[in-house]
Amino acid sequence: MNISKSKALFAKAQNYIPGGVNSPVRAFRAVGGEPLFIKKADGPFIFDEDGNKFIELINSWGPMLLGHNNKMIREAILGAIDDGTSFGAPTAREVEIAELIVSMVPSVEKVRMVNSGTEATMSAIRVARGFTGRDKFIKMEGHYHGHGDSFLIAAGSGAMTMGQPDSPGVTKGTAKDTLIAPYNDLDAVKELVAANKGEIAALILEPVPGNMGLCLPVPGYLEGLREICTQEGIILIFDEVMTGFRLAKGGAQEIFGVIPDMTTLGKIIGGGMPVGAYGGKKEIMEFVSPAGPVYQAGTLSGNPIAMAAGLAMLRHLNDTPSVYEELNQIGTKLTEGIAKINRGLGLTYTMNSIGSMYSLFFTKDLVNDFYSAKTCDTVLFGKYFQAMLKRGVYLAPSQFESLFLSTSLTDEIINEILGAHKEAMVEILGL
Ligand code: KE4
Repeated sequence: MNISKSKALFAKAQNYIPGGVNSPVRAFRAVGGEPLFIKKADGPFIFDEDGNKFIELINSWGPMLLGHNNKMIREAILGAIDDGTSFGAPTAREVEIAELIVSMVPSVEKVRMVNSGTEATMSAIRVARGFTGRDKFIKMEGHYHGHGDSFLIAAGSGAMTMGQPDSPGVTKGTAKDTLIAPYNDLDAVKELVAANKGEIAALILEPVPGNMGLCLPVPGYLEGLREICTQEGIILIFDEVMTGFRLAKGGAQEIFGVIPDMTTLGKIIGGGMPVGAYGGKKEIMEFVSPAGPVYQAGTLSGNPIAMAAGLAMLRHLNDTPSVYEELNQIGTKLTEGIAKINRGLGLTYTMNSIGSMYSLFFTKDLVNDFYSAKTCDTVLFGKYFQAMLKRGVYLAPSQFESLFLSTSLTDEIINEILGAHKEAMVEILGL
């Protein structure tokens, strides 16, 4: 495969950008080789600068639920651009998208738009602290809530991929207020609560974590967290930046029937444009400035072009619930196809999946927390990644990321992915 233009761009990029990329996981450090520079994308395909075409299963790390370059979203953006790109003043679209989010996400009674998932989670924790007057919060090992200082302790995603779950630069003063529990372990949360009685403002988690690779909540876990938080006056925050609008209109909280006090959102909400949001119960959100004393602001929050894209996406999802049946069928076809091939090859690698999200783990252990995810053979994963890439399938360049499917995956394309998977497994395992 000719990747000369990507190689030249990567060499040049490293003169001006740390590691040559604007987000670490893109650098292919965990899978070897050099990153491909993408020129364009359409439907299920991405095309690099050298003209190589790939079926891709990252979908910009989640936003492209309807595939790339969706006509409806493109037209919404083009339709908005003639009126200007940013005003720094309230607009009608912000009211409309807020009303729509409130109608779609069960826990959200009021919502504030920001520009990324990181901003959403940082703000949500600050509001929870302001509302409760408490300083500490609980996060789960291996969960990733963006790069806000207080979250970069035992963090997943790129931090886990790069072997830096605890980042330098985060002060001891900050870290002391971040309490860590293993995911799927209610007793560990109960112990933290007992040891920090009356001091914990919030508990934040990915209800269905995608940042250790995809893991699922064990039966009763989310319900147990809800009960503990209700009893202790702890704000339960579901970080649904990945799962929001993907697993269902109302995200994981709709699927599992557990309603948090606050929810953070991102990715799909912007239809591919930079948008995040945080929302929750009225009495909590009324603490946000200028309604209340907790300050949070943003020059480009509610940007009219981003709102146009987000509105087009959310209106479509709200008006077309069949999208979720379609996504679930696509997910089932692909994951059952992979499982069948693996069985046929006598392989027992673990695969976790839900709806249009899945991860194939290069371990035979059940993967439902940080420690079990760490048993994966990441070197073998790197070989699998490269073997799939040379067969025209572009996966997330890390074992500790979920894959994201879109409605643009036809049966024919699914079969192409399955064919590449079988050949790749035979190649890397010498079968
Ligand atoms: P952003 O700041 O990247 O928009 O969102 C942060 C975030 C918050 N919460 C969850 C559950 C997330 O998954 C993310 C970001 N996800 C990663 C992929 N694991 C973004 C990709 C990247 O870091 O390049």
